Parts: sequence; C-alpha cells; structure tokens
Amino acid sequence: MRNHTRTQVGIIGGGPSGLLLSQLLHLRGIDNILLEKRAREYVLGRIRAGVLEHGFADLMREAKCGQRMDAEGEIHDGIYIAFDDRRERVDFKSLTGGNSVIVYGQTELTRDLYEAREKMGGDVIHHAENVTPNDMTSKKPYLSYEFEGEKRRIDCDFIIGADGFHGVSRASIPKDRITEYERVYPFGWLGVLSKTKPVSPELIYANHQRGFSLCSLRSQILSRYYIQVPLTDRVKDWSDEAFWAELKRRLPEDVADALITGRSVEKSIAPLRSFVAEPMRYGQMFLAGDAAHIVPPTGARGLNSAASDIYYLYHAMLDHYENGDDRGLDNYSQKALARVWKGQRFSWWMTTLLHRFPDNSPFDDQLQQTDLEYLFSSKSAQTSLAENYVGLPF
Ligand code: RFL
Ligand code: PHB
Repeated sequence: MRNHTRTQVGIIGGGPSGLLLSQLLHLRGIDNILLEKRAREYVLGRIRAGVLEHGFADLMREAKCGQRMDAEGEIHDGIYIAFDDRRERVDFKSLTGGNSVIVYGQTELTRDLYEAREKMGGDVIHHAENVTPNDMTSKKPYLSYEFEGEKRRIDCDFIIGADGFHGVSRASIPKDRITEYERVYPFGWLGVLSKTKPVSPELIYANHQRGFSLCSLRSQILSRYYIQVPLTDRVKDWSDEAFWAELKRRLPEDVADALITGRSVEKSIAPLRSFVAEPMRYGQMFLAGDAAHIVPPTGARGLNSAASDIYYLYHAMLDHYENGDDRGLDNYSQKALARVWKGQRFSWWMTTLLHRFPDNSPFDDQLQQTDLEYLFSSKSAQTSLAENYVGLPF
C-alpha cells in the first residue's frame, strides 16, 4: 500500500463491528479500508460473546458469512433461570411467536469474517499504530497511522469508529460535543472455558446467595461458565479447583451433581459496566459497537447491540452511495441510540435481577425476590424477557 491513499469509508477496529461493516460494504461495491491495532490471532484469542440474536444471524448471512454459523451454531429456544432451589425455563419460541437465538462464539464469528475479507481481497491492515481520525468536521476527513515505523494517510468520505471501549475514536471527540452515561457495578465475572461437555443443553442463569453464576457453552464439547466475583479478586487467586467448587455451590443440586469439570483453557475476569456515549456521530465520523456503548453481559446484548448499529450504518451508507439520500446518516445516531437504550435497560434489569449487590438493603433483597417470583407467575413478564433476549426488531 502507498503512503497516501484514498477510500470511501475508513474503518478503525477489526472486531466484529468493523469487520461486518467492511464486508457488507465491499459486497455492495463500497470501497473501504480497515485498520486494526492488533494481530489477527490476538483478536481471535479474546473469549467473549456466545449468543447471537436472529437479526444478527440474518446480517451474517447477508454478509455471506453465515455458512459455518448455520452448520455449527446451536439454535436455542429457551434459557433456564435458577433461584431458591427452583429451576424455571423461559420458552422463547412459544413466547415470541417462533423466535430463538443462536449459540455461536464471537471467536468463530470473527474468524469467519476475517476469512471472508481475505477471500474478497478486502483491505484489512493489522498492527496499525497510532491510528488517528483527523478533520472529522470537514468534508475531507482522513486517517493517519503508522505501519512498521512509516507514517501513512488515508483520505476518505467517512470514518467509522468501531474500535471498542478503549479505542481512539470516541476519545478524539471534544468533551463538550459528547455526553457520557455510565454505571459501574461493584463486581465482575470470572469466566472459565473448558473442553468438557456442557452441563445443560440450554443456558442456566443462577441467582444464589453466594452470588450469580452462569452455565453457557460454545459447542457440545466446549463449555463456558461464569461466577460473580468481587472486583478485588484476581485470576491468579482462582485455581481451577476453587472455581469448580464455587460454581457447584451456586447451582441447583442436580445440576451441580451432573457438572463435568476439567482443566480450564481460558480464565479471565471482566468487570461489569453500563455505558452510553451520545451522539454516536461527530461530523463525518460515526461510532459503532463497544466504541459507543457497553453493557454488563447478563442479557447477552453487547455484540447484538453492535450488530444493530452496523445494520443502521450499512443501510445509511447504501442510501448515501446508491441513492444520494443522506437521511439515514443524519438519523443514524438517534435511531441506533433508541435501540441501544433498550438493550441497556434489559441488561441492567437482568443484572439487577440475578446478582448479589454488596450494598443491598433487606428492602432491595425483598424486591429482587419478588421480581423473580413475579417473572414466573406472569406470562407477560416472561414474554418481556423473551422478546428482549431474542432481540427487538431493528
Ligand atoms: P471490540 O470487539 O472490542 O473490537 C474493537 C477492535 O478495535 C481494535 N482497536 C483499535 N484498532 C486500531 N486503532 C486503535 N486505536 C484501536 N483501539 C482498539 C481492538 O484491538 C479490537 O480488535 O468491539 P466491537 O467490534 O464493537 O464488538 C463488541 C463485542 O466485542 C462486545 O460487545 C461483546 O463481546 C460483549 N459480550 C457479549 N455480547 C453479546 O451480544 N452476547 C454475549 O453473550 C456476550 N458475552 C461479552 C460477553 C463481553 C464479555 N467481555 C469480556 C467484556 C461476555 C464477556 C465476558
Ligand atoms: C457466553 O457464553 O459467553 C455468555 C452467554 C450469555 C451471556 C453472557 C455470556 O449472557
């Protein structure tokens, strides 16, 4: 690549958001270059999301990346919620008129997107250092970066900030042009990936006196489990044995008895945070995915909210380039945020329903208990959970 080049859309970040948009635009003949700070294997080494809503799955198919997802992903028609020695099922299919989710790891999905970009000859540049968006409020924005010590520049029509929560895009917007809303939770999730058969065919979210736990999976031979831990805990404090013992204590007895344990192949702690930055546009730069918003993982919304941003952005870009219509771009932030906030509300609610909050009063505990009992005494309450979990319409 030359030191000074031009494209239509310059994308910062090679996570699922940036890759999916890059692939969708390229398929429609819209030229784009994607800059990623890290190596591909590093991006693929991050174990994150596992649950895709059906709208996201459709977008993967539109991006011609749905083949392996459809062959290897598992369709899940419900989840279990355990509390007070009870284990109740929320049946998505019957409650939402036939909708479900797909269990397919973010790692696999990202791998499929990288392979598709490669096959199409997409411009994806890894190890791009000091990426900076410039002149965003002019009609001629550009990206500058360094590659192997050499300074480079990409002129473009638009910049997409898809560089995650700690990226440079949002940080480049003047403080008086952006409003940030945030809630930090006083705990994190300790996650373990193990090459063992999952304890349950469907996910189990458990509210327990000792703290929240979750039994999830990637496939029939790869399990993913989480437990709520204080923010002061460190991964090195948790041996595999200590993790399994604590997980078992927080699960219903029959589930704990059936749990197959094994060596962990990945173990990490993720703090829980809710965050939204508004608006999601600054001049010719548009933010998408974790660069603009973060949710606690309890409602499995993070990656799915990123996908809905990409859906809106993709269609807005098509309208711009194919029809000369800028209404989609002008409405992008408002439209995306309306859905983002619904994902925020749901994630906050699921988190509040299922975790132990160290500062909760006895009154708060009674409310949580009542919320759980109400959920399983009311079909309407279950429908509300189900329709949010499988994904609200775009
Ligand atoms: P990403 O995945 O963070 O990718 C951003 C990319 O940008 C790169 N980057 C830069 N590149 C160039 N220059 C810079 N200055 C750069 N700064 C950063 C980074 O290296 C990275 O490759 O954001 P993206 O694409 O918006 O995707 C968002 C999702 O990754 C995230 O929302 C989900 O993983 C959240 N999440 C879940 N979401 C779900 O929908 N369902 C789930 O079941 C679910 N489970 C989870 C989760 C997140 C978790 N953690 C660890 C936070 C479970 C966990 C434990
Ligand atoms: C996961 O499998 O990593 C997972 C599943 C559901 C969640 C969060 C994480 O709500």
